Amino acid sequence: NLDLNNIQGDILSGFPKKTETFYFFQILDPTKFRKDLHDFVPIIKTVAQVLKDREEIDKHRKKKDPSGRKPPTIPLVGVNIAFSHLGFTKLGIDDTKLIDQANQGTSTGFLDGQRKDAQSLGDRGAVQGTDFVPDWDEEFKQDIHGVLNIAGDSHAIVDRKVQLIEQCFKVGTKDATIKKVTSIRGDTRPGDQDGHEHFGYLDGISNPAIIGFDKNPPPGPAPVRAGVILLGQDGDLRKDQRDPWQVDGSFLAFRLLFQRVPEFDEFVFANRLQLPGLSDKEGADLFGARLVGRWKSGAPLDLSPFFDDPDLARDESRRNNFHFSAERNFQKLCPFAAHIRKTLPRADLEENGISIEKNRIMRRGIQFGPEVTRRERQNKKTEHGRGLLFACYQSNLSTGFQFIQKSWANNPNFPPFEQTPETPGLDPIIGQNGQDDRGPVSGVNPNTPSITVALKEEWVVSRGGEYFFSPSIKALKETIGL
Ligand code: N7H
Repeated sequence: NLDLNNIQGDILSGFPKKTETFYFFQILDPTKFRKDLHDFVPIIKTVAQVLKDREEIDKHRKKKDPSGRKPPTIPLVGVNIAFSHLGFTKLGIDDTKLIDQANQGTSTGFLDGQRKDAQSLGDRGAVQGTDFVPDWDEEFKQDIHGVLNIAGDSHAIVDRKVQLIEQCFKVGTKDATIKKVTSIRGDTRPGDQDGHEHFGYLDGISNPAIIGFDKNPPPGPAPVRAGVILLGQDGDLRKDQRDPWQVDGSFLAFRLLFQRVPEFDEFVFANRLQLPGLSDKEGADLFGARLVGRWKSGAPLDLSPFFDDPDLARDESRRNNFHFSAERNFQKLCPFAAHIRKTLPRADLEENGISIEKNRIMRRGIQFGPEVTRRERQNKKTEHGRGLLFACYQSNLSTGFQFIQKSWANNPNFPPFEQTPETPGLDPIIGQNGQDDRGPVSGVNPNTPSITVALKEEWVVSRGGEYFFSPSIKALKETIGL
């Protein structure tokens, strides 16, 4: 029995959006900020409100437009807020119970912040003195106390909301209670690439269904308990060790990920599979699909290993209903290292008696940056910044985002070697080790899985990020706000 009026909307329902601004800020005067926050809370969209918005949108879409033109956009906008450990410290709020399994001893999690975690996430950087300094954008090397995310249908409506929020916190006046560190605008891609990330693959297909919340989830991986995403609920590994105000909140892992698209395309074409009956383009499409585990359309290799199947990709009842079970120890259909097999190994672990419930995350990212230009395509070289504003929610960072990135994507021996005839290699999409040489990846050729290709410099480059906590409405009103 979740209180949908108490949970911030993006966590469970995901804001409907064409554009989203992430606004990173520092708190100036803690007491005054806490008062302003009180007035700001009504602007926040809860899960209950986002569900209503979605109903509106559905109704709107079904309406026949007599002019035959596209129906106008609907002026709906969603706002959420989350704080870093530095933010809670500035506010004088005790967040010591916002720890998880890994947050003991010397390991880094919410309380240490992401910058200290960058080296162990495999980000590029250099050791200076005793510190590792990641190659991040300057903004993310500053202290960030919190983030607002504002999502909607158009820039105009999102920008208006940002203005309203700035008024609320008196930004730009002598009484300002927050200061902007940076804001980043994300946009879904145009035309038929809507919903596709910059490499061209359909995204946003597979997120965990929540027991008791998602009424009729399409068939696929087992639904999870609410506590996998929300603190203090059944399924949170530290359910009984949370402070009451932390219940119904969720950790938000944010990553600023640039994508080197022309370079990725060049690699895929150079390594295209030359199999009987396949054109160069089809060979490249198959090779690319084997790096991701899905075709650009979204159809999974586990169900359609040799040819794309757009009908399957559109069919919500089939496109996530696979488990890699037919080939638990093999990689003919889908490589072990393929991005979606690394980040959700399904039967690879479950059929060995290992639950993956605790490793599920709710992904809520959006693309940023322009489309690839003709010049970039011709020169096979990125000239404009573009990529993914990666964001995901979970009740434990150490079993969620951190575990997926460090123990699976960055680990060449996962799934474990004992089970597999070949060493899998790093996740070709997000796997990283801080070096130019990312090692060999196997399984790229369906006929001879032992053939490997060498992964060099990453195509997904991390240039910033932070760990935040997205509190419940009650906590915002009674504990954080004054
Ligand atoms: Fe990934 N991509 O285009 O290749 N991702 N991802 N991801 N990702 C997924 O199933 C991509 C990133 C997960 O349940 C799809 O919805 C890119 C990070 C998880 O089967 C595609 C970037 C992390 C899943 C991409 C990126 C993850 C998933 C298929 C960076 C966590 C669901 C669409 C720029 C550490 C797996 C779908 C499942 C799916 C891509 C980042 C995790 C196409 C380009 C950093 C858990």
